[in-house]
Amino acid sequence: MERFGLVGLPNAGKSSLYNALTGGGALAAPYPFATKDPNIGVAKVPDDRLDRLAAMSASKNVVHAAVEVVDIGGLVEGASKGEGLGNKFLANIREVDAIVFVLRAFVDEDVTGSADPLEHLRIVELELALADLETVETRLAKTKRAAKLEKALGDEVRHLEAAYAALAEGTPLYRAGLSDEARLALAPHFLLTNRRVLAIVNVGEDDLGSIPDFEAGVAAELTAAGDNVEVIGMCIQLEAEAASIEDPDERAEILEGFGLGEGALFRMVRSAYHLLGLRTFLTTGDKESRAWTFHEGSTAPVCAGRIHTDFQRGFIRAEVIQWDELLELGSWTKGKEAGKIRVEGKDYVVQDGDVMEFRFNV
Ligand SMILES: Nc1nc2c(ncn2[C@@H]2O[C@H](COP(=O)(O)OP(=O)(O)OP(=O)(O)O)[C@@H](O)[C@H]2O)c(=O)[nH]1
Ligand SMILES: [Mg+2]
Repeated sequence: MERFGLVGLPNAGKSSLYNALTGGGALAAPYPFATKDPNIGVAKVPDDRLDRLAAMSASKNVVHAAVEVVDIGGLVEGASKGEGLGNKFLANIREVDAIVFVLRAFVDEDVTGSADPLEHLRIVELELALADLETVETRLAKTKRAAKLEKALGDEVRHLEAAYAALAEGTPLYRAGLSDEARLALAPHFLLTNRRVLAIVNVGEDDLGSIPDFEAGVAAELTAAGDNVEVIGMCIQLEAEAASIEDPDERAEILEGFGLGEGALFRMVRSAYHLLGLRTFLTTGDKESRAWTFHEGSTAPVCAGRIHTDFQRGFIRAEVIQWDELLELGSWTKGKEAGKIRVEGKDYVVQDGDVMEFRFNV
C-alpha cells in the first residue's frame, strides 16, 4: 500500500490529523515531541463514484481504496544535524512515498511554538534540504570517481550536480525546476525532497474565514513547484472532532454546524492519492462493489493483476465502461444490451473511473 508521512514541527497538529484520518488513538498533547516512534494507520479513500455504483448494484459489500498514513515525530531547527529527534526522524521520512507537511497557523496560548505557517515551512524545508545535501555530496564524490572509468555515468554526475546546486541554496528538489528525467534519475538515491508534497495549513477554530488567505500565502512560497505540490487549509481540531463521530448523518450535521461543508479530510486524502499518481478502477456486482488502486498509465493486464495474479497471467480481454455512463444505463446487463460496454485488449491503458470486468483463462 502507498504511504504518506506527516512531517512538521512539534505541536503542529500531526498526531491530531493522523487520528482524524485513521480513527487511531495516537497521543496528541500540547508539548513538543509527544510523538517519538511513528504511528502507522490506514485511511480510506472516500469515493462517491463507488458509493453510487454500490447503490446501483445493491452490493452486499463495499470496499474502498486505502492509503497508509505515518505520523512522524516533530522536527526542529538543526534536526539534520541531530537536534531534537534528529536522524531517527529522517529515517522515518525516507520510508514514505509522499510527504504531507503540517504547518501550524492556529494560535493557542496553551500550546507552545510559533503559529506562523511560513516560519514552519522555512524550517521544515531547510532541514530536509540539508539532509539531502549531505547525501548528494557523498554520492557525487563517489560517482565522479567511478565516472572516470565508466563513461556511462556522466549523466548521473550531471543530475547529481544539478541537485547539489539547488540544495546548497536551501532549495528542496521538488521545487528546484528539475526535469522529469532528472528527478527520475535521482530516484534511486531516496532523497527526502525528491518527492511530491502536500502542505496542510492547520488554521485555528476562529479563523476558518481566512483559510483561502493562508492557502495562498503558503502556495506563493511553493510556486516554482508546478504539479508536485498542493496546499490545503483546514482546522484539524474541528475536523478531528467531526471525524470521531461514527454515525454518517450525525457527522454531516456536525460538519455543517462547524461550517466545514463535506470536511477537508476527504479532500486531503483524495489529493494525496492523486499526488502519488494513484488512480482508481472499479468493479461492481451484487456481492461486492470495490475501488482498486493502480498507478497512472497501467495497462489492463496489470490492473487485472491487482485483483489476482491469475487474472494477469491468463488475461484475454477486459470489458470496460466509464462509471457515469454505467450509472446512467442502470446496470451491466443493460450496458451490454445497449452495446455500450467496450472490449479492450492487453495494450489498453486503464483510465481513472473505468468500471471493469476481466476475461481470463488459466
Ligand atoms: N486550538 C487548537 N489546538 C490544536 C489544533 N490542532 C491541534 N491542536 C492541539 O495542539 C497540540 C499538539 O497537537 P499534536 O497533534 O500532538 O501535534 P504534533 O504535531 O503531533 O506534535 P509532536 O508529536 O510533538 O511533534 C494538542 O494539544 C492538540 O490538541 C487546532 O486546530 N486548534
Ligand atoms: Mg505527534
